[in-house]
Amino acid sequence: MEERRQSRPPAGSKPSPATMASQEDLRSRRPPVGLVYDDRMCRHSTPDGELHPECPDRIRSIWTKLKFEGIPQRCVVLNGKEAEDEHLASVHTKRHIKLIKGISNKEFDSRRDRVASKFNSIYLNKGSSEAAYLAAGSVVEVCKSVVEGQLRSGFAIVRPPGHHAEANEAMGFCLFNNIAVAANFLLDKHQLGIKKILIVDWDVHHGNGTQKMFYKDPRVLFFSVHRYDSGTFYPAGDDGAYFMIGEGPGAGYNINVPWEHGQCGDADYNAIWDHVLLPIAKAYNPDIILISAGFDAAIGDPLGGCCITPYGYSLLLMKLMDFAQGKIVMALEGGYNLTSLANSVFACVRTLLEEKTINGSLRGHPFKSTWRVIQQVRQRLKSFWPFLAAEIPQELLACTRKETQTQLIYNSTSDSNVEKEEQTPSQVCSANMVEGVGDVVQPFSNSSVDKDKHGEAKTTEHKTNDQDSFEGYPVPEASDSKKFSMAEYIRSIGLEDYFMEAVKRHVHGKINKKLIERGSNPIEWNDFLKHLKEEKRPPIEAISQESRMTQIANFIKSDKNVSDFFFKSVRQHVYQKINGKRKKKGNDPISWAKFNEIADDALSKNIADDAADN
Ligand code: X5A
Ligand code: ZN
Repeated sequence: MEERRQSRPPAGSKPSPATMASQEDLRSRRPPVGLVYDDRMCRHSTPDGELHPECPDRIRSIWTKLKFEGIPQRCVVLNGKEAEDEHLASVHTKRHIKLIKGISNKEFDSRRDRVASKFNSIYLNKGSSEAAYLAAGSVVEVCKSVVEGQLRSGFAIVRPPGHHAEANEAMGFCLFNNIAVAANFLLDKHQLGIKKILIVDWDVHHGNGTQKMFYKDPRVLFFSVHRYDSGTFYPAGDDGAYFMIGEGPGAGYNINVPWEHGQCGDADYNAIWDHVLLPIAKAYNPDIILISAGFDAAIGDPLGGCCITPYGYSLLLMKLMDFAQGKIVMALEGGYNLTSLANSVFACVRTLLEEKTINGSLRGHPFKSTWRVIQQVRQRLKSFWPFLAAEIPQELLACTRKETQTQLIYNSTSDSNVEKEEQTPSQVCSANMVEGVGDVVQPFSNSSVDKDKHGEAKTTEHKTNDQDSFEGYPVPEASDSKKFSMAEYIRSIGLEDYFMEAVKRHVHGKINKKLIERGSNPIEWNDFLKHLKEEKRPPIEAISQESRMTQIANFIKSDKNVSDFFFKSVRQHVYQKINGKRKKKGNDPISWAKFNEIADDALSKNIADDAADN
């Protein structure tokens, strides 16, 4: 037995996937983790090169990050594969397939823009057909390899995304519904033995296309958690409501968790997992899990306004790996902050690899509205899943964090809500200051994604003009009213730990810089953490919350690169937001210069107001 397993492949045969996998997999004889990446999917882009959030750099920045971290060597990397029309036809109409197939043809040159404009949030160019075919086909390919046992799990880094695409409709940046095509493929190939599929859609938008596809089908349990904002968040309407539970034999097999507002983060998603998704997944006992893995609920995403950290994603994923013998296929959907996106995908792939755990912890509590949504969903589904009828203990429900003032402002500026009142620039500014924080947090957490088309997301870590010694955390500076809103925000979203980690890394970097200057060896991160614990003065965790927050805020200001980055990203974010609103109202965009004038004005007024308050 042992001998046969160790025997080499016959000479001249193609290297088996296992020859590229990690040493650990070889030792444990587990199938490796698979990745698909293919540059050809970058050829789908806006026809005249206009900026668009769903841009080719999304998958490039993911791939750059994974390569930088040495991930591809520890996985099996597959090239993209174009979908078969027959497989597409299990989801889409003949007409839709024909349209997407033909869109690259020369004779479409003059019609392409007109066709695109018939759809909601769609652009097309001559690279679109091939990319759409590759995205769908690649997800199918990874699914097939996982089910056949060549891979234990996989991540398809694909674009265009898929979950909004319906039978006869491209929408929301999606051309074919990649995940639905793959699910149907698995179910239709009976010899694969797949009878039940759980689709988890954690993209910040509702997966309307996937829901429609399997609404009456109990073989697919579709679960989507998304911003709903009373039916105003994209794709808007009732489809994503909690009461959309499936129909006929599919009743009870469609589960929507609709957020009431943005800013949901690790604690909120984790609560949904613990109190809705995981018990149902256990009872359903799927043969495989497919994840519609959008990362637009990630901290710093410009469209989502939520704040899942890479640690949060790894936790959500880890909890799913207990089902279906770990057979999980992740397919990229949204995710529009290149840095957040790359860091989140990296955390997920590392989690699939099970080599190292991702640092972080769940300190914050869910929103009150999160508990409300949980109870609503459980109530509605309890006749199908009887264990959901149990009451959640009061002690748990009492664990909440507050929706803050800034939160309320945030709601009225969400892009789904443009009709409403004109806000003063200073209101808009402070609301978006809050969203902007994410752009700042990300770069500290890990090493950089070195390429960012927009240039804002470069990391600035460890570049200090420091004279402060290595014995402390960043030294507080003269007080500045802005730090309070920052601190309040960080607390409100339960991200203290995340920031604390950033502070520690910052200090670690400084120490090592000093050590290297002195000709000594740098300290390993883990040894550094041990040192911190053993220190005589109060460890970071023991410091009162208030001073922790102040430290964090001071950390952001302790380094000019860091604070410049912070304020620049906030500015750019607000700028885009305002022009987005103006465009929807039919107004011309304001210029960057004009905007800065207004913003400077608003800021000085804000500071004056704050000073008056104190
Ligand atoms: C896949 C995805 C978002 C579409 C938003 C349109 N689509 N405003 O995230
Ligand atoms: Zn999305």
